[in-house]
Formats: sequence, C-alpha cells, structure tokens
Amino acid sequence: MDVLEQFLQLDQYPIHDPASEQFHAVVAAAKRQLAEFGYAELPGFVTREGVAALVADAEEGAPTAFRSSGRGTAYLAAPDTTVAANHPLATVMPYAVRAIPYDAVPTSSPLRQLYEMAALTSFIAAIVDVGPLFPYGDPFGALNLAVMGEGDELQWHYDQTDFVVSLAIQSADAGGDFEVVPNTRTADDEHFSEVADILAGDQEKVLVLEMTPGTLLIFEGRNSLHRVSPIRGSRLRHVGLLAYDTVEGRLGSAALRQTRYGRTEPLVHPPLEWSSQ
Ligand SMILES: O=C(O)CCC(=O)C(=O)O
Ligand SMILES: [Fe+2]
Repeated sequence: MDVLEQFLQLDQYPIHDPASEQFHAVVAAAKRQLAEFGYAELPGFVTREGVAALVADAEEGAPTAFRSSGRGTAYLAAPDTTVAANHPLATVMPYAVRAIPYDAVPTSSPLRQLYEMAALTSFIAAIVDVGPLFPYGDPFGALNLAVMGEGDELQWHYDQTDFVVSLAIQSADAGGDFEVVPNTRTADDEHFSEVADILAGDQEKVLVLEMTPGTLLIFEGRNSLHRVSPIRGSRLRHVGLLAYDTVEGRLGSAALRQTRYGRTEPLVHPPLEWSSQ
C-alpha cells in the first residue's frame, strides 16, 4: 500500500476500491473516451510527490538507456519496393529513441513498483474491457522507460498491439509531442490516400495529446496513426510504457529485442538499484 498512498491520486482514481461509486464513474468515463477516440486520458493519476519521485528515478536511469535509430515505415515493416515511392508502404521516416527494458529496471524504481501493482492491472482491465489482463510476459517489453533527448523522434506509425498504457513523467523543453490522428484505418480499409497526406505533412486532423506529467494514457494504436515529434532542448522526455496481454507468458521476438534493446538474453535477476555509470 505504500506506493499507492504516496504516489496515486486515490480520491479521484480509487483503484484499490473497485466496489466504490467513484471507481465505476472513472471507468465508465474512460471507456466512453476510448470508444470514441481510441484513447483515454487520466490526468493527475500520479500525485506531484509521485511525479517528483518518478522524475528522479528516470533521470538516474536515463544514461543506461539503449539508443536505436534509423528510418522506418508507418507499418513497422521493410519498405515495399513494388509501389510508388510516395505510397505509404514505401515511405520511410527517421526515428531515434532510447529505451530501458523491464528486466533492467531496478526493484527500487517507483515506476516498476507501480507496474507490479495488481490493483493497477485490474483497473486497466476494467477500462479496456477485453477480459482479464496480465502484465505482458516478455521480460524486455513488459515495462519500458522511454527516454528521448534533443533530436530524438518517433516516426508516424501503427502499433502492433491492441493498446498500450503510458505514464507521462517529464516533458521536453519543446517538441516531444504525442500526435495522433484517430482512426486513420480500419481492419479492412487502409485509407492509403489519407495516410499519404498525413505522412506528407497534412496537420489538419492531427491531435496533440497533452501528456502532462502524472497523466496516465490508455491508447489504442493499432488503427490510429501516431508519432512523437522531434525533441528540442536539453531536458529529457520520460514516459513509462506499461504493456499488458490477454494471454499469460507470451513473449516478443528476439529480433525486436536486438534492435530495440541491443541484446536478446534477459537478466536473471532485476537490479536492486540503478548501476552508477
Ligand atoms: O513515447 C510515447 O509517448 C509513445 C511511443 C509509441 O508510440 C510507441 O512506443 O509505440
Ligand atoms: Fe506507438
């Protein structure tokens, strides 16, 4: 209960009391937002004290993040060489990101402690409403601390999972906006011409989600094009990415581990503290 009481705004988000009226009200409002826009924002989920602790922790861990960069498509697949160069399937955009995988996040980290709270998993499950949820089984992908600094960015893309939960910890001085165009495709229509316009810079339908530190965001990224705009300035952008699955113990691929985290073998035990660099 320690982390809960200090770090979470339990009056507003009583995740420990699923029978309460407030729990039902918050879950119902988030479900409505998710159904309409493909995302649900829970501002002030973490208290100011909680945010301060998460920032100190993220700043300490940041130097250990693995940086990957290159050029990627919106579909996270190799560019299609059989279509026109300006077709979305052939369009590559630069990305540069840094991530710390779950297995390297120390047991002392408040981010790890929040992620491991069963009450939080149940709360997310009540909102997403696809049956029981489990923390994602992959020792790398289950929880990430995403660190982005000057010049880093993440290109327009669709996620390969149904949803992700992100916790805003610290914003950059400028840039680093989470930009979304809700429902750009459906399961049976890619809407390539609209997607091509967005990739070419059409801002008309782009929403910028606030991501004020302390906000918990539940985001369905499979059919909504989104990106993180280039970071400007020396302050790092920190976001916790919390992954869940409807199946227990499912793993990610070795190839993904290698590109995103620079290794494929998980640590046997989580560290107790961040290692001094
Ligand atoms: O850093 C973020 O806010 C979201 C990143 C994202 O879209 C992803 O990791 O797929
Ligand atoms: Fe994404």
